[in-house]
Amino acid sequence: MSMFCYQCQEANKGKGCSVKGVCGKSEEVAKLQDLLIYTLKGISEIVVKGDLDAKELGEVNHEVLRSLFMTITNANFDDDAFVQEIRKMLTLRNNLRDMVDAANKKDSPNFFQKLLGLKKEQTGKKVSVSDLHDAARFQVSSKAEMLKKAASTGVGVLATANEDVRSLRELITYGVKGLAAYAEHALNLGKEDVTLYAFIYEALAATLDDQLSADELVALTLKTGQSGVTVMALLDEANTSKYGNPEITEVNIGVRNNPAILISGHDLADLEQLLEQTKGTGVDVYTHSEMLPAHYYPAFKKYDNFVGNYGNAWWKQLEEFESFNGPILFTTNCIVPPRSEEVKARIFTTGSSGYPGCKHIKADINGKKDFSKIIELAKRLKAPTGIETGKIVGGFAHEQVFALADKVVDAVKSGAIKKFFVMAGCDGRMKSRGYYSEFAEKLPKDTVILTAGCAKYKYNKLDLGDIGGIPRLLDAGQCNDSYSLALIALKLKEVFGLEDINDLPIAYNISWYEQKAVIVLLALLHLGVKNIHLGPTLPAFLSPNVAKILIETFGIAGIGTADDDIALFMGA
Ligand code: SF4
Ligand code: SF3
Repeated sequence: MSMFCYQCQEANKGKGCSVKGVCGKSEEVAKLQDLLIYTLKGISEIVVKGDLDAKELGEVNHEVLRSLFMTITNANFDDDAFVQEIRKMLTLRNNLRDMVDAANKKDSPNFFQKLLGLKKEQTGKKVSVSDLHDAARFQVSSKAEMLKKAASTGVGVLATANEDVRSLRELITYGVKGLAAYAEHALNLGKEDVTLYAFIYEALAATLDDQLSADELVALTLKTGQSGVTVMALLDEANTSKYGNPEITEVNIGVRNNPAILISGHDLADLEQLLEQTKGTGVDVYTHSEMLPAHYYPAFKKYDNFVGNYGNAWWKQLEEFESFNGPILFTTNCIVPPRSEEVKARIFTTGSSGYPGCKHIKADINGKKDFSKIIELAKRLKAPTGIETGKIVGGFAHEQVFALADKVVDAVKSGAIKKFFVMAGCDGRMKSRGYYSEFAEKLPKDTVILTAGCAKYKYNKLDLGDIGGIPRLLDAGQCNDSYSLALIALKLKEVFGLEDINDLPIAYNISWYEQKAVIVLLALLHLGVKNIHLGPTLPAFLSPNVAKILIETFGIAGIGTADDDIALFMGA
């Protein structure tokens, strides 16, 4: 098999991409991503079997996050970046292995132990290298060797003997990828939680363990959701402690007549650095797609060159980047391969994102990034061409909604609000996603939509009106701000004195695309939320039996027509 990937909602024919990704991922990149994940599994096995303390592993932890994030859909298409990352991770893996190798008789800590500040007694259990999985032992160095090795390590060939085990292993791996993405954003703001690293090692090592039963893997899947809640809480704390609590904000969707930079992705630390470096230069900054909610944070309002949001969800970027005219900075996914050299020359990447031929901006040792090349380019280019006018409103994260709690509770008690619909998640290219616009538009006027993630672009420009001053569409923020929606649900449960979160008048109609949506979904399951409708299609990586467990245990369902689903939800 040339390549096989089925990690996102747009997997070819609902089964998997086996020649080239629908996302544009090449066979080479797909294979290198598989090998990188395989290497991380090997590292995880060494950490777990060697009983190494994640708290002592410093840079190893951070590099594992970075590697995982690089493999998320639409984050990084750069084969050279993957070759370098695999080499780096193999070196780290081999050093870790030396530390736990029972045959390693050295009395004093080796160079790597010293580098990590480890004392000899902190180096965990001794492990015989021959007892380790191939993922912890294989060696390659050239790209050709990597591609050859990848052919026997990809998802298409691993554990095919048991389809359910493979399905659960992939579900856990994709959840861990989403978890790593959020952990990296928090880390970029100086916040980390070592229990998350320990969990990543535990989970990835478990995916190599042939002794684990499907039941044990189901339990680990739920534990992944628990870590999902932890990481979203950590990122929420990182964002709000640094930039303040999101507040109700009108965001301009028109343009001004200055040269400008468009910033996409999810990383607020990158945005802050860009705003600092562009202030006073005459260059404006616009957000794109998942960066839109940055406008809701008080700390970014002081920049008068922070103009508004340009365009829509990620998949519309091919046209929208042409008319933007200026440089674009990707801090994370979602990148769509540009179709012209002209646009490609205006795209820059940073962090875990990458695209071959586009300039990648690295942080220095203190985390500082030099965006001067982007600013210089912006000054030489035309101002953006307007594609929309007006404003959209958002900023309904937990503190802002809690401030409105009395009003919301009164509206529920009086019957003015009959039901809330959580419509968080992702947008995507599939025509069938028109369902979400239709669903939002046709919902009865006494309902309120709670949203987060780029899913919102399917209905955030509709005039949905308000209920007694409460807008019918409350946007909490990015996909990770689904955490806010969970806090809001828990708060309502408390206010109404309910035992069970599922007794609230809240329905969940979630749309997914990539692996961050997987961790959000697992987090909601961990919080006890039942009867989530997931669309536009169920994941290709769920085997029939695993899908059955999710349906029978958690009431997960797909979507039907907007009319039928509204009738179902309102009647329930
Ligand atoms: Fe296909 Fe999605 Fe994998 Fe891309 S990420 S190769 S579209 S399944
Ligand atoms: Fe969107 Fe890629 Fe998922 Fe963060 S930017 S939600 S798809």
